[in-house]
Amino acid sequence: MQIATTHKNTDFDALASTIAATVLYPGTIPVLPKNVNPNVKGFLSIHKDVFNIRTPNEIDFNQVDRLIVVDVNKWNRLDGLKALKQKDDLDIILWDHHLIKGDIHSDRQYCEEMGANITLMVRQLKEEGNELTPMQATLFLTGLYEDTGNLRFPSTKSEDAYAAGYLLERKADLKVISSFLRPAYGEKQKNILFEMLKSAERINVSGYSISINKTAIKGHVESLSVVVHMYREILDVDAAFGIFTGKEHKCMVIGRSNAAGLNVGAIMRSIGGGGHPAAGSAMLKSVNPDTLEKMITDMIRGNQQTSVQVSDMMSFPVFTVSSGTRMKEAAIILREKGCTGVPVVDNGKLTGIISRRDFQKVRKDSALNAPVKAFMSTSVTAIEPGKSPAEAARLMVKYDIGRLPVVENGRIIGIITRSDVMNYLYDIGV
Ligand SMILES: [Mn+2]
Repeated sequence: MQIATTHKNTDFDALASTIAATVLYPGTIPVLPKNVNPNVKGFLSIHKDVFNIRTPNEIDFNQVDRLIVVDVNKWNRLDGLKALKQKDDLDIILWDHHLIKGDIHSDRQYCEEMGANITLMVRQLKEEGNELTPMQATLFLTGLYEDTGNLRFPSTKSEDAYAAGYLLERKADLKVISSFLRPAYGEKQKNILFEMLKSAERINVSGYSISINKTAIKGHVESLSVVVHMYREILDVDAAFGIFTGKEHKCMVIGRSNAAGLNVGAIMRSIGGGGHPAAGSAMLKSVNPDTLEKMITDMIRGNQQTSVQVSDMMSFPVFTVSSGTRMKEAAIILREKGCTGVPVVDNGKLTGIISRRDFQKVRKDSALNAPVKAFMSTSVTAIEPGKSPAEAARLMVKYDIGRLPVVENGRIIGIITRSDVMNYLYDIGV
């Protein structure tokens, strides 16, 4: 049995991509997470049977031998499929348009940076000459428009526009699309927008006009992203952020950017959320909204010094090895210290890093007698002690690494880990 699935809080791009997988790989069963976005829910309430969609608990995982993952590349963003992660003989096919790499690995992956994931799949459908029904074309174009903001987000590629043209040729229905993409903007949303505008301020950060707004909300309010979107348009700033505080110090942050150089998705990822360059969000528990506001401006500022520095939160002294240390000794050190990597230092200078990942390159047992030098990575991303924790987070996100050596004048004086940065974010001022 083969199944196709996608990320939690399924949006139209994710739904469209899942259905596209059933066309590309005949016989595939579409499996959707229990939580889908409100407008997708509305669409499914009418179209569910047409697409024969199942939930994870309706699937006998013993029967599954092929998993097609679309619009996501991380296991923890899938729903109820943990059992499959352990399966050795599972054939995985990955379709993803996110630039940041995840932990779902596959021999067959179709990953390219694109405005919408469905664009990648439409290109393949077109090449293979698959017939599309008008309903499929409509769903696919809905996903494409949603993820590219009607082809207007800066992340949009020319390929997205070609795919949109192809789907219109296949009779995608624009009336249906606009009725499902129409944002839920009602009384509650109007009240929040009005509150936000009363306290609106514009600031200049590194040449960008920014507005960060902190608003308390009662209970669950849907479609806050629509509110932030309108707030940004009314203020006509490069980027707007809404920090919505609820019960028990819960914070919802939503960002919208209209400037190509200001990547909201990257900022949100560094505080545990996600998104695209133009749009992103994060949900945080027990965090001080003022700290969050400062974090966001620090992230936009990038390299500037802040009151809290990397040196305030790094660990030291650092356990190191030399490039002449044998691999087997390094393995013991990693195991005993319980860390994933250790810096390689020669004559006081940082020359590389040896991590668990590097041990995968060891093919023969005899290679364990070789020096660390033969296997270590020499391109090491390091940080200076005076930089901000936000900058450390930014580097960790950018290079997908969990630890940064702290280096002053070429000498390693400490190490900062992802959890150090997260501790700072969550604990301060609460
Ligand atoms: Mn997508």
